[in-house]
Amino acid sequence: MSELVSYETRDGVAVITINNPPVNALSPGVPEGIGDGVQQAVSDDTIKSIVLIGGGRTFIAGADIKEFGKVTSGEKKPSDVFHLLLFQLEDCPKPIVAAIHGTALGGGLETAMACHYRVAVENSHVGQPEVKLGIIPGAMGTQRLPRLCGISKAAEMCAKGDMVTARDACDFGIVDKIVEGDLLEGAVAFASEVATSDTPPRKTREISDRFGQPQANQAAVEKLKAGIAKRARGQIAPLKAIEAVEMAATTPFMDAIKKEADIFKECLYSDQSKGLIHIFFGERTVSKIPGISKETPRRAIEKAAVVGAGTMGGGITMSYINAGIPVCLKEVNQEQLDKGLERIRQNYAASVKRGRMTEDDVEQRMALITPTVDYASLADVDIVVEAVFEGMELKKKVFSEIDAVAKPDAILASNTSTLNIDEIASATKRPESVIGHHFFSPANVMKLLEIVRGKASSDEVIATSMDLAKRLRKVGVLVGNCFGFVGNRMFGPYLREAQFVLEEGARVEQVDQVMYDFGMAMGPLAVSDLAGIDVGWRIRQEIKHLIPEGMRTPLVADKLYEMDRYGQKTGAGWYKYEGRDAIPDSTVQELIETTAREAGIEKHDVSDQEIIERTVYALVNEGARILEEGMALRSVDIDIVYVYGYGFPAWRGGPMMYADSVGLDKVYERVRHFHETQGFWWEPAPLLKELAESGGTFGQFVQSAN
Ligand code: 3H9
Repeated sequence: MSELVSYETRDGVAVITINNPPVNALSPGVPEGIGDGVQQAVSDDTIKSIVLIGGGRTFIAGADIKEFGKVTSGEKKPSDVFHLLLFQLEDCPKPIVAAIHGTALGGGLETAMACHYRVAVENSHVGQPEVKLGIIPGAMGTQRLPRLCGISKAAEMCAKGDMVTARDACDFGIVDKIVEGDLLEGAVAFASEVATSDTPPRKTREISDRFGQPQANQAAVEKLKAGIAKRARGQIAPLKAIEAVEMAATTPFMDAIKKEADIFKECLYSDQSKGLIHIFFGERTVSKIPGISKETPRRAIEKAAVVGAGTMGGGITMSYINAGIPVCLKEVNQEQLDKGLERIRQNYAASVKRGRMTEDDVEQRMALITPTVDYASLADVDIVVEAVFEGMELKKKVFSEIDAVAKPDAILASNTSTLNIDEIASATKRPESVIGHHFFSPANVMKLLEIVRGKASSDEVIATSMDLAKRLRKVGVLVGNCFGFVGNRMFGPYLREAQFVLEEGARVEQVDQVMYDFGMAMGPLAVSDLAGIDVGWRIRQEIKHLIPEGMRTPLVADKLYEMDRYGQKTGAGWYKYEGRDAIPDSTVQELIETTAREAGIEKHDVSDQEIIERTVYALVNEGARILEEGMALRSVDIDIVYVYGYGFPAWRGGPMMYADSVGLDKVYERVRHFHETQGFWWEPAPLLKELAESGGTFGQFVQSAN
């Protein structure tokens, strides 16, 4: 047997074990090894049945995703070894039992379903998550799954890609038995038992009595499609997965798997799949920091403090207590503290209402908060997260007060979204322990955490912060200390261009609709209303001195500010609001037109394409500078920031990958054109120019730089 797959026998049962850490992906050699094991078992008369099990922490997490890129780039030919193995398993004359622990995902579940029986431990999960990679199950999963659990459940699992627990899988008919105690022992016992049966092993592809009622299936699928249209807006794979699953009830197995293969291929070669796979690996890449290893010491984080119980402070507190870390919540006075606690309670109450939590869960979490108005209460915490109003003097004052009471090895983190971490650190006697932890609003929901490295931040503090991000169920991205860091620094040009095109003739709702259709979670002007026109105004005051005299700046946002139209919170901004519903406002349109006319801005027909190019290429051009300056470690770090913090469509791979896929020569050409027509703001980033002229990509730049 190969090193990847081992073979042993136990009381007349062959045990085939996959050993391909960390997740037993079906890398080259694994399917072959399993096939050899099956053959050996079949040719040994003393063997009555077979158990297929994963070594280490899991069963099989699916096809080796790294191989997909090799196939689509032409480096490797597609192989049918895996498909052949699945037929070999299913057609094996001796019963095969898949023994599942950890996860059986994608090709892992497809392997298990080609076996005759499946047993699983209670805390394991199964699923077809392929759509999250922009593909559909491509190894007959769309045909075998509905034969086990029915069309509507299979369609849901394949279209949403979420895992289900082993217990649910058992109820749905996917898993035959939950094994208590030792999995291998239980699986061997089960395999011995089924070997005594007179009937031949059950083949999943021959099961035909579980599809469900056509009418009920159709209704369920329609509902699913409506949900998908919202949840996976713009994505191809989920609807294709449903189409493939629906075939199971109407098309003979062998014909249906040919169609499944065609759809799989269509999806695999799409830009969407490339984008989503980029984000899958990117999410893991960002946790790897050059110079920081597993051996870098970490500080223990058992207890935290949050200073400031406003919207951000409250959300940060919820992130900590949701992860089971107690928080000392500090405010300036009892009234503010009570308000903050009440806001947290209300947020949890909404989750209870939606059935996501129980009252008991809420009480348990609230019990983890120790409210205080006294800095002295922060003396025993391991980390303090400051979330007070954005202003340098205030932040420095707060940091010096925290520094005076916090224990010597406590980490002091600032939730600043723009300010200089080094200057904040200078207010303390422990700059090595000061770092930025920039959460995104709502902090208890948004997955991104920008971890801002000050010039003195120690490796230990950075490593602890990266680990902590995972504990808080966030994706931590290490960024450099520059104004706005990565996310907000790029967001400035994006928002600026969204406003410039308005002044040049686009309409508010047109700009937002175009960007929404591009795939953004919200249009830029709706975001600006959500974040607060006043917040944007305050940031503009901070950077005013950096803008050369006479330079064009957006004019209307300041006017909205002066009119007290701060956005959603005041019921009016770029839109007027009825509840959370944004309604286009003719007053704003008139204001834009008058302002532009008075400023002598020439109007033209702004096309949808121009809106995309002006806004997205503004992001990209700034991203190129950030990359060149080393403020982001790799271009994928920028992509992750934008996907998880700013609602950039994951299926486009983030802004930098999007630019790579358009072609940097084309992007550069447009940036140069905008520079000629718009001037100053569009000066091409040197890195963009260099890569465009040398035929490079941002992705490659990463590789050569590290
Ligand atoms: C498929 O199966 C298609 C078929 O239908 C048809 C084929 C014809 N391949 O996430 P972690 C790496 S598509 C290669 O940190 P966790 C991962 O990059 C596949 N590598 O661990 C990381 O590497 P590194 C369908 C993989 O415990 C390391 O393993 N399956 C794969 O937090 C540890 O991963 C999926 O989509 C893979 N399949 O979570 C499942 N999976 O250490 C994708 C992981 O160098 N995987 N790696 O950074 C997952 O969802 C999670 O990894 C899992 C473990 C839940 C399994």
